[in-house]
Order: sequence, then C-alpha cells, then structure tokens
Amino acid sequence: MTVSPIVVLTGAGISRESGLHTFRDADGIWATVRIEDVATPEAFRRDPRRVHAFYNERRRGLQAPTVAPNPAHRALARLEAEWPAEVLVVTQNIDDLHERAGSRRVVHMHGELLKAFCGRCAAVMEWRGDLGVDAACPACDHAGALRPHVVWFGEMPLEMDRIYRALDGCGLFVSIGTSGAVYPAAGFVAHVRGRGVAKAVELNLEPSDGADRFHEARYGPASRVVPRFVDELLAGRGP
Ligand code: BV8
Repeated sequence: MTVSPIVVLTGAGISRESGLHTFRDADGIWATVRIEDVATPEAFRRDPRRVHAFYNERRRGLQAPTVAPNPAHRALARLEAEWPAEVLVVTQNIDDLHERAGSRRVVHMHGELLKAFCGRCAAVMEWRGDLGVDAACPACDHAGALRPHVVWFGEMPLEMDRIYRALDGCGLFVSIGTSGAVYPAAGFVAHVRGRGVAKAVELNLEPSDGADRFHEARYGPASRVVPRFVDELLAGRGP
C-alpha cells in the first residue's frame, strides 16, 4: 500500500464518550435548544445574552474535570505521530480534545469554544471564562464587541482553502463521528470521490446521511472502532 497524506474529518460523535453531547442524537443539543435561537448571527444580534449563556454553559462543561480525550482522540494523535506522511485532522468540533490528546495538525473549521473573537479589531484570543455583552477586548480595550470564536449557520467556515488543498492531495479520507448533515463538511467525501484517487472510509456509530458515498465503513463506538482502524493502518493492513 502506498503511503500518502491522510485527511480525517471529525464531528461531535468522536467526543461523545468524553462526555460531550452530540447535536442530532436523541439526547443531543438541538433536542433542547433551537439552532435559530443560539447558533446564527441573527440570534446573536437579537439576543446576545441568550447566545452567550448557551456558549458559557458549554465552555464550563468542556473544562469539567470529567471531560478528557478518549481512545479515539488518542489514536488519531498516534496516527499523526507514526504515519510516514502528513495527517490533517479537520474537525467540526469546537472542543479542544484533539489537541489535549496530542494532535498538532488540527483545523477547527467551525471555530473553538475556548477562544473569543472581537468584532471591532478582529482579534482572536483564548477565552476560558464566561463571555458577556460588556466584556472588553484585551487587544483593543473596546467593550461590547466580543463573541464566541464559533462559526454559526450562514457564516463561512474557517480555513476552507487549506482544507480543500489537503482533500486534493490525500490518498485516504476518513470521516469519524459525524452525521453528514451540515455543509460544506458533509460535501468533503463527494469532493474526494470526485477526484477518483483517494479511498473514503466512514467510522461512525451508525450510517451517516452520506454513508453510501464511502468505499468502506465500520460502525460502533469511536473509542473502540478508531483505535482498531489506526492499528491496522500502522501495521500496513489499512484500506
Ligand atoms: C455555510 C457551531 C456558506 C458551533 C455549527 C449546502 C452548501 C453549503 C451550505 C449549506 C448547504 N445547505 C445548507 C447550508 C447551510 C448550512 C447547513 O449545512 N445547514 C444544514 C443544517 C442543512 N451550512 C452553513 O450554514 C455553514 N456555512 O455554508 O456558509 C457561506 C458562503 C459564502 C459566504 C458566507 C457563508 C456553516 C456550518 C457551521 C455551523 N456551525 N456549529 C457549535 O455551536 O458547535 S454546525 C454543528 O453541526 C456543529 O459544528 C457540528 O459539529 C456540526 C455537524 O454535526 P455533527 O458533528 O455531525 O454532529 P451530529 O450530532 O449531527 O452527529 C453526530 C454523529 O456521531 C452521529 O452520526 C452519531 O451517530 C455519531 N455518534 C454518536 N455517538 C458516537 C458516534 N459516533 C461514534 N462514536 C460514538 N460514541
């Protein structure tokens, strides 16, 4: 098997066994709150306190002592360390569990919960406490222009040029723990298949919306399926 770059797309499912909720499962986030109320620029303009409260609760939850990387995150960090070509993790998740597991090449296309963005000076800064409508930007001192550094619906995901360059150069595309419901991420597998070169594999709890676009799929909890898949790749028995 030739050794070529790997792109791994991850979604909320990879963090489920770390204690973070997914979005569209029965106990998911969108079962208790509406996207239109907390995850769009309009919602933020209409009721910034409500949106800040939604992300403040998730930011506190992410930093709970019980929330830690699981074997799936750690397996991807091992793959990056031991695979003889580049491994890029493109995550839809806004948690920091890939980094805490040791992954270094991580693109957060939907932003990061532990960062804030200043609408006045465009600075992006680490932010671990609660964020509010009166918070002042450490870079420009202006109060009232800070928001979570998160990509809402209707906003352009981050680093798309870098992502498509990686998709165009990879020999293997692995999608882990995502329902394939949100674009443009859900379109990455079709983009890769369109090149006709790379292998596309889905590792998920159950078939995603785009399951039929993958060459191969393995279903089960990420903390079991991902380490086994990585072991096979590193032993040269990969797809
Ligand atoms: C944009 C914010 C354009 C942060 C999120 C066609 C083309 C382009 C756009 C669109 C299009 N059609 C519609 C759109 C608009 C929209 C969209 O896709 N809507 C959907 C609902 C139809 N897309 C957008 O608005 C995007 N922006 O397109 O901009 C543009 C162009 C020019 C100029 C300006 C703009 C922006 C999308 C980003 C929105 N922000 N999050 C936050 O609060 O977290 S999206 C949100 O959904 C999260 O980021 C989440 O990551 C993402 C995807 O969800 P998943 O990660 O897949 O999670 P989900 O719960 O759905 O699934 C979990 C999976 O895990 C399940 O399959 C489950 O079985 C599995 N699982 C569960 N447990 C386990 C497990 N697997 C393994 N092990 C387990 N233990």
